[in-house]
Amino acid sequence: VNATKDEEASAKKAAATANAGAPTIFDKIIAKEIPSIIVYEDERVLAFRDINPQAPVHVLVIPKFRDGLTELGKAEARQRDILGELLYAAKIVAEKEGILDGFRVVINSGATACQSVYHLHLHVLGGRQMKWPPG
Ligand code: D5M
Repeated sequence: VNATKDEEASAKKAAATANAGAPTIFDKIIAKEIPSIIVYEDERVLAFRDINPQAPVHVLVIPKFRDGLTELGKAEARQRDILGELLYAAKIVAEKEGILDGFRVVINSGATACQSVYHLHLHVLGGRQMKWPPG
């Protein structure tokens, strides 16, 4: 049986949902069910202050529609556009926060990298002299 375009689309959606993982605290932040200090927001991206800041500026940038994107190591080709949007949003955040002269963008992917929330996010850090290598 040949699947119609609609059937293909809904199968893709089901597959995406199946490996989307459990909801995280970031879904509640997106829904504004728990408070956050929002720095930047558009249709697809939300940026808010990290609750446990590691620098004077520490902002998290997340996709509003996670689309199964729990961690960078599980990203798929169809998610390239949102990955680019997140990175560009990091630049907007740095500009808004006045740290364009020097800032760091970090993605912890997986347990070995100390990822703790499985809704893909970029950390934007700055406002102090950063050190290298990171811990
Ligand atoms: O980073 C997950 C980050 O998420 C970590 O730096 C704390 C932050 N976090 C967790 N809960 C909240 C709330 N409620 N508001 C703001 N920030 C939060 P990871 O890379 O997964 O270790």
